Amino acid sequence: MFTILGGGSIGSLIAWACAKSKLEYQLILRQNSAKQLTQTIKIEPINLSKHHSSQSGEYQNKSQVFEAAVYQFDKLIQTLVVPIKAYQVESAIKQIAPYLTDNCTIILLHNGLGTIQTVKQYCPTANIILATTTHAAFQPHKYSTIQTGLGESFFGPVQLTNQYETKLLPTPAVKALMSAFKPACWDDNIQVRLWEKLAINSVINPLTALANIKNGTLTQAEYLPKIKQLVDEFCEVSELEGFKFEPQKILNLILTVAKNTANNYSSMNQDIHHHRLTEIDYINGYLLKIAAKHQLVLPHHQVLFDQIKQVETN
Ligand code: KPL
Repeated sequence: MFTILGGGSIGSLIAWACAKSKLEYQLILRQNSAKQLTQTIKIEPINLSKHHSSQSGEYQNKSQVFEAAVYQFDKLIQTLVVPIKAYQVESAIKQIAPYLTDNCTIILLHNGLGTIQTVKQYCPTANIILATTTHAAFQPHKYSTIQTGLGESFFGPVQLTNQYETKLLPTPAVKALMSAFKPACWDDNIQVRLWEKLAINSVINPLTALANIKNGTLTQAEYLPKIKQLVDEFCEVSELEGFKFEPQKILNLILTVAKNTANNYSSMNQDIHHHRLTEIDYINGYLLKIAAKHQLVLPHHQVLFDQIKQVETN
């Protein structure tokens, strides 16, 4: 049984993947004072087969509606999937911790870094799995999700492995989830992927949020000097944490993602637009915290952090 926290866009895609693969799953809803037993979920999954009557090559989304069981805080939870914003993790885990088995698996799937210690504090014996996805989706309404880009997902252990260590293998539950939520792979060095994703989010998210532009606009030449400064600072701090990246490789990665998601508004852009809290503390804020630990300053990331904090509170 997979217990999925929240009915956000990625959580809904995972619930839909479980439903299609006939895996048992349930949702934890934030407010369930009415003791609701099920929740109707609407999904418009991306459909990559061309609509037969269309010569234009446009992709057609066909919406799917399904009923998801809602967790009643009665039985113990063995596998918890946490596809919520990083800043929501602490209060959610604190509330759910008494219902988790001692050897439960917790799958963390969010932008940014910095929640592992928090989860360990409340669930010291849990097996924590880190995950990242490039699926793009948004919710025009609560419990209604439109998938705008077919991505891929990676799952892996918290510990880094090296060539002398035995590889850490996914549990059968994680394997089942990966085959339902296709395409998904296990990656022993998931932390490297998470740092790469951090690089992408630390540049694309605040820049697009502050200038109120789509991701693709960042590929214009005028943004290049700013992006390069941010990348250099990123590489400096990541190396101090044991993750050495070539600045050119990170720059190419960021520009490729900006190009591939050209028509999307980043999650931080959407958060600012809807007057929601952003994940800045776990993205640029995380980089600044790590830099401070090493007596390093990151002036360009600091400016973005301060500017986002400023608009967040307005
Ligand atoms: O992860 C993203 C986000 O918006 O949070 C990117 C990759 C930048 C896509 O928009």
